[in-house]
Amino acid sequence: GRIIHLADYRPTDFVLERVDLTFELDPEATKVEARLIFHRRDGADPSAPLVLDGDELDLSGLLLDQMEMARERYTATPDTLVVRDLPESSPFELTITTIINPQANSQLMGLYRSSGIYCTQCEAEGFRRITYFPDRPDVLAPYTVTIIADKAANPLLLSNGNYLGGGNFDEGRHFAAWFDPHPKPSYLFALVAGDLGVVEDKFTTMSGREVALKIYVEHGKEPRAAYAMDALKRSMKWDEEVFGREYDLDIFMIVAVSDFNMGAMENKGLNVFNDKYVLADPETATDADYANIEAIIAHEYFHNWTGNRITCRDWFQLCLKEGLTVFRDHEFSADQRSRPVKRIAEVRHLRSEQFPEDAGPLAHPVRPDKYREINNFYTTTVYEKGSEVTRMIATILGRDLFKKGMDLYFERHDGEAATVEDFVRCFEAASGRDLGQFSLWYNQAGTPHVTVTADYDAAGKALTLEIEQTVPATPGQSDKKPMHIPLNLALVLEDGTIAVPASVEGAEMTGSVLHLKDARHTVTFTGIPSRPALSLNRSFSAPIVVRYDQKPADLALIARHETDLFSRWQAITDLALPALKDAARAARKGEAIQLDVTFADALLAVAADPALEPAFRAQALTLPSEADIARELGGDNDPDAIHTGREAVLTAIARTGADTFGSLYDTMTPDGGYSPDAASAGRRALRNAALLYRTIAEDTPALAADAFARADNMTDLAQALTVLSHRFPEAPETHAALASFEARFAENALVIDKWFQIQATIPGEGALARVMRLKQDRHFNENNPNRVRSLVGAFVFSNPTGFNRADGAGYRFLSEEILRIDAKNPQLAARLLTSMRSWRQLEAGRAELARTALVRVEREVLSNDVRDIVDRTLK
Ligand code: HT7
Ligand code: ZN
Repeated sequence: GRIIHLADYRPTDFVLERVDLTFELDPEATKVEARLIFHRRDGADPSAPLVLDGDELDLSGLLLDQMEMARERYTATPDTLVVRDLPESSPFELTITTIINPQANSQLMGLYRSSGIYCTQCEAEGFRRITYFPDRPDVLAPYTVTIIADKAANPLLLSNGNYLGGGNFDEGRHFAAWFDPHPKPSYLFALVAGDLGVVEDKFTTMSGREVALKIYVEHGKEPRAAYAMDALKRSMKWDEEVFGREYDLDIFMIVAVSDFNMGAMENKGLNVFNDKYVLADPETATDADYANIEAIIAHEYFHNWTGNRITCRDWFQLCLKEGLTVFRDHEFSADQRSRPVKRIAEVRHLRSEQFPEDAGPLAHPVRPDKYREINNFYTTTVYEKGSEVTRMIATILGRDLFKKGMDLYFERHDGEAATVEDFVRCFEAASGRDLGQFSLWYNQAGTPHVTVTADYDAAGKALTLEIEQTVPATPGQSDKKPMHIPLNLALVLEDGTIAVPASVEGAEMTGSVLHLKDARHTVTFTGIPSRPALSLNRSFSAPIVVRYDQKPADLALIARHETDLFSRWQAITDLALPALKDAARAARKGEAIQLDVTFADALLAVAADPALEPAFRAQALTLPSEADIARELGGDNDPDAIHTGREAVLTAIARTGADTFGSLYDTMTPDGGYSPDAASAGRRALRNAALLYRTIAEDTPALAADAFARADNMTDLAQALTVLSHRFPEAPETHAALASFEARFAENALVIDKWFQIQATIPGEGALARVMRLKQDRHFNENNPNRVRSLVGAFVFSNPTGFNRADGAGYRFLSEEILRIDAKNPQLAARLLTSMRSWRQLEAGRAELARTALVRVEREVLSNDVRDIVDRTLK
């Protein structure tokens, strides 16, 4: 695969005016006829040929203005169709016929079959697997689609836009026609056909138009789509109220399929979802599942404006739609649930997924400038860091100017394929600010480190901060310029109040946000009555690492008094981290782990504080993960020592807080039947945290076994099963619970995925054998991405001790899995391989074994997807 560069962008020579597609569906030989009307672009070379993209295609017919084309005027290969001697300026019509095999499509890109349902996935470059086409996001056209299929097997024939009509043909066949008036790029095309059940509802838009809402699921699963429908209606309302965005077709459809490479896809008017993000009821879905469904339904719906109405000029601009749409779905969830708890969850996720990406061999800018395989750039950097960059624009401009900039963006670029520069220019125009330096966030990879030292002058009542920022080198980028970092901060006085400085010198400050723009700042605050504690990066105002050596007493002060709840949680985390690191270091040296548990007081005080919402208290009780600790240790890591150390800290907290956990477990009981709302979920989270600590202190499976027996919802059931199996993998109670869970949910693959995932993440040496055994289980299916992610994915991403065995067997296992999966589904294989991105942080023995496994993949791999990841990982 060759490397594509942003700098090489050129518009097409031909403008596509209209697309008219006809599909004659057949499992193994679907006939696709594409009628495309083009004209040569003004100013384009009059002799330039038309070059269309293909992927594994076989041309079976080509007409120009309804006439057979002479063989010498075109060249067709599986991946391109070149047509020569085309009219200089007048429009012409090409009719292209291809025959494709949806049944054999195991990559799940293009048109494929999932459990008997025809469906499509065209982003990023899947449309070229359906027909020859200018398959790039800056080619926009209205589409008419006619679908012809056997009526008994496929009563449902869906595509984008509004329904035009349909009817019956002979031999039991029928057809349906759809028209999408909104010009769109090919990646937003969708077709679905088959036999599905439906849940229907309506939404009246702010201008009074009625929109039909339909969610299609397998027959019998309709009741499990109710929550998704509710989330959809709330999303539609929220986008009107907060962003002023109204829906623009007569119908909005969602189809749930069971084989899908990612979470969902925002095809115009016809979203296709991984059924994991649609189906939920209390018996089978956890609180986390409900929250994910709400967020992803919203995300895909919000794409209708940020992605579809305004799309991307090229795939380098992916963050233009993804970062912005993640920001929008984060804001939606924050408004629907608890804003601080949502923020904590976002930051935990960013730190555990994006920070390692940004610090390793796969680091890339939010807006990359080159790629070899675009599918490998649907990353947490593009999505989550991209969202943080959008959030910083909102922080810098303030709410009103941010809104003005967004309105301008919708007004200026509606119907266009835009760039990051277009987007930033709207905020510059709306605010009059220069965002030139800020734009480095799109172009410089790596997480900035901000180091702070403080000096308080009691006589002068002045606080001086020395603030230094550095941006680490990343692949292809060795020296970086200083960034514009909006650092929200508070000076917390001994009595818990926040100081209001008389003056600030050395950096611009707006409200509580300090604007760092230079490599070094000396910032002086005057009128500070006593030495304050420093609450830095409140609400996580910038995606950075802050280094400030704060006294534990000051952290405890912040944990008690900050008005920003995120910062209270951060202070608790910062109190716990030294203990976790010390414990890991001691375990590594084989020394006894000495613990000073005074840090636990702050954590337990928050956990017991009835004035705080339970979900927040549960977050305070959830210690940094083993991966978080590894990152803080910064290299030469031994996952076993980190695990042992963390266990010791958990045990110390469990013992110190025994009374607190006992009373939380008894009082955080449900007040009625199950409800998925955030407040109820928070109580369950707190009670389940107490269950974990009580079990650790008591060191018997009894309490968890009892919780398992009594659970009346999946959240409690799955947590009880997790505690049992992770803490007592060989106990009879665990075997009984695993067997009963399996028997009860044998018919529900999404619940069996939880069963796989819980077992795949049991820590320790036995994990690999367990995973290999589960691969032979009757419920496992290597062709289904959800199964693979639940078993193999959970093991390699979320079982640090099991995967990183000192003998390297985990890495060898992964290399074999990658090579086998790659032959069927390269995207899935490439994503699994990113689990190796932090291999250089391992101690030398493991690192060498990891490298050996990677070299084997590099030697034997076939796909461009995996080759791209393995080459970059080894570099
Ligand atoms: N925009 C969607 C991306 C997506 C995707 C990309 C590559 C391969 C398969 C895919 N399925 C969905 C999802 C989203 O961000 O909304
Ligand atoms: Zn998206």
